[in-house]
Parts: sequence; structure tokens; C-alpha cells
Amino acid sequence: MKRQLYPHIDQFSSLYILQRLNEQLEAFPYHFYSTPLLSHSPKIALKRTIKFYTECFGMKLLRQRDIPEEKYSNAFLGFGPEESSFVVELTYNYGVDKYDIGTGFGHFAIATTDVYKMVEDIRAKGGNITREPGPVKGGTGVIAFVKDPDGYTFELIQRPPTPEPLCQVMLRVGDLERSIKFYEKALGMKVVKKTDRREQKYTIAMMGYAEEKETTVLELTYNYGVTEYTKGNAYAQVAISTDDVYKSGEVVNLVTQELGGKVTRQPGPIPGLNTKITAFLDPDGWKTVLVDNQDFLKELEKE
Ligand SMILES: N[C@@H](CCC(=O)N[C@@H](CS)C(=O)NCC(=O)O)C(=O)O
Repeated sequence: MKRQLYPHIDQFSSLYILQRLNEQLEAFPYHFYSTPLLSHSPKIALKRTIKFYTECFGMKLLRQRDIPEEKYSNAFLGFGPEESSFVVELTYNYGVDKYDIGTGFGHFAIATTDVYKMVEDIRAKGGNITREPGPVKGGTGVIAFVKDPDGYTFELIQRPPTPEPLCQVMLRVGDLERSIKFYEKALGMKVVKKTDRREQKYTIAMMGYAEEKETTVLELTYNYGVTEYTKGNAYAQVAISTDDVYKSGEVVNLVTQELGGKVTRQPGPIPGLNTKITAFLDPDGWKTVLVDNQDFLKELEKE
């Protein structure tokens, strides 16, 4: 069976990324995951961010909606359709023009065949290059860092063409082995790559449902000796679809009892919308929302 990933919609989040789910994970009913940032921009800045992501990163604007009763607007951007790609959901909360990104959130990554050229194009459009292109310290892969107009970092990674250019969500964690166990047990992810850079004093684990070149992965970073980070109020969560939020919720509940973290929203429909979701924090406090696949598809059809 072909499994797919769909984004979840949440008024408190601004950036969601979706990814195709690995078909091998039969034991887990999840169909996608996505990652949001809470937005942080006045309405004009939402336009500014859309312009930046489309013109500098080559993303497409997939959908936009305004919910005046709740005083927020969303924009969904990515490289492919929401049904099958990892996407970004931006949220503008009326009147809120500044957010704190904190120290724990790392970056979103974009794969491109030529980082040098992409950087020059972004620079020519006035983008803020915070790390010039070149081999990663301690390794060989070519990377660069760019900040978006609100200060979110994007890593550009040189790679052959890929079906999912929006390829990483990097979060810093205080205990890598605990985090790996958590995402394996709670969400059925696998470690697709682990790298220890002793000189640079960090270890990273790429976790997801397929190889890095095929799909988006969660990049969990452990900096030697650092166990605490601030979360700020900008980045919100990763969203992942599931066939059964109730069963998934039971699994997550058990895993949080064993490894830490907390269920923050019991499984059930969102009032008014009827989309079934559940939400939880991992042991570091990073939030995931699980969304019913079918309900999400219905929402997309309605809009
Ligand atoms: N201390 C770093 C550890 C992670 C890290 O260094 N990652 C690599 C990319 S995988 C990096 O940013 N290297 C910086 C460079 O090569 O300039 C952090 O928390 O961001």
C-alpha cells in the first residue's frame, strides 16, 4: 500500500513540513509527518515571507486562508502538493510582529544541486547569508546557511536532485539516545544516519521513514554537555498523519511514561472542524501533532 503524508492544520503553528512515509513501517499507522513554525510576522511580513520562500527557495505557494474570528492567517508553501510533500505552514497572528525563536530550534534544510549558485541568487535578492557556501566543518558535504526575513535559519545542502527538497528539520536535544528511543517507539521512525563529530563536539541523528535522499528527516543534534535549550515561542511543532489517532495516542502515552514527555491533547476531534488529532511533547519539550489522515484529506477538499 502506498502511504502518503499530509499536513496538519493548527492555528498555533506556522510552519509545517510533510514527508512521504516509508512503506516498510507496517507496524505504525502513520502516513506523514510535518513540521511547523509558529509565525512571527505582521501581515505584510507574511507576504514578505511568501515572497522570500518562493523567489529565493523556489517553493510554491500552495494554499492561503484567513480566519478573522480567530485572528490569524495561514500560508502553506512547499515543493510539492500537500497530499504528498512536506510543506511549511506559516501563521500570522493579528498584531503579533515579533517572536522568540529560542536556542533549541536549529533549521529547516533545502537540498539543491548547486549551493554556491543558490547563495549568489539569494544574495542578489537581498537575502541574509549567515554562513558562506563550503564544506561542512569536520566533513565534506557543501552547505550554507541563510536567514529568512523573520530570523528562521535555513540550511542549504548540496545534493543530487531529490523528490523532496525540503529535507530536514533540525532540533537540538539534551540526550540523544533518549530522543532516538522516543521517536522510534512513539512514532516508528528509524535512525537513517548518525554522525559523531568529536572535534566539533556534537552528534547528530537523522530520523525518519526513509533514506535522507528520498524524504524529509528530523535531524536531532546533541551538543556535548548541553542538556537544556530555550524554546522561545516561534517554532510550534511537527505534524504527522496517522490512520488512528486513538491507537497512536495510546502508544505515545505509554512511551511518555517510560521516557518522559507529555500528552498535551488527548485524542479527539477539534471542535468545529471535526478533524481528529492528538498532541504531545517529547522529553525535550518538542511538540508533535498527530492528525487523522482521512480527516485531513477532507479538510483539503473543502478548501
Ligand atoms: N553546535 C552545532 C552542532 C551542529 C552542527 O555544527 N551542524 C553542522 C551542520 S551538520 C554545522 O552547522 N556546521 C557549521 C559549519 O560547517 O560551518 C549546533 O548546535 O548547531
